[in-house]
Amino acid sequence: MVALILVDLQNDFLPGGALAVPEGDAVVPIANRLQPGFEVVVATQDWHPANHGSFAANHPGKRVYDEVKLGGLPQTLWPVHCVQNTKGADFAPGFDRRRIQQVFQKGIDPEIDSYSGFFDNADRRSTGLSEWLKDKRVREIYIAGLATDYCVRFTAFDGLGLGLRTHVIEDACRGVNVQPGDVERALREMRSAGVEVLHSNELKIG
Ligand code: VGL
Ligand code: ZN
Repeated sequence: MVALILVDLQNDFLPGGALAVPEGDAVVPIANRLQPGFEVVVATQDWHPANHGSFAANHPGKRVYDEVKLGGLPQTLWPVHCVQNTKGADFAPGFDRRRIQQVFQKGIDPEIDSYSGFFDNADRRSTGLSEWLKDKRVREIYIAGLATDYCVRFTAFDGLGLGLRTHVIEDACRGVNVQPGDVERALREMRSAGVEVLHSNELKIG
């Protein structure tokens, strides 16, 4: 089976949101168009408690994009975003969720961030996605969503690590680019690790 994984299509990652990804809204119609071409469609949702350690506001004296240690790992500090049960954590308006079979939430533990849809950044806890895909006999994944240089990238690397044939649909993703070139670098790293980076028009669907 082949699965489409739609990463973090949430208000806070859209223009105007707390952690706005430039042109993040542009991927929503592409994500909608892609879905009917896949037998399995799932979504991830960044889902932080208000006291989450990735928020600069929870580190007195620190600013957004500063680096700290969290759970023993280097952690970039972010604006408060995707707080559980807030509008910012809701899925993007216009995101068609009728075909989504399961939503996997991540970033729940205040002591560790979770960019990947599969495991937290220290690989301590699973979101359940890997087990769920295995149960459905999924061997190949296509990834789309936000942000290319964080959650898409980490999800793709974990996909490879799990032995899944992993594809990233480049035009169905947008990145943060905290440093100029981060998105290009992420795409290059994914390609050299064995991820197929493709354009949605190469898929004979939709
Ligand atoms: C993300 C930074 C912090 C993402 C989530 O979805 O890429 N980035 N939390
Ligand atoms: Zn987050």
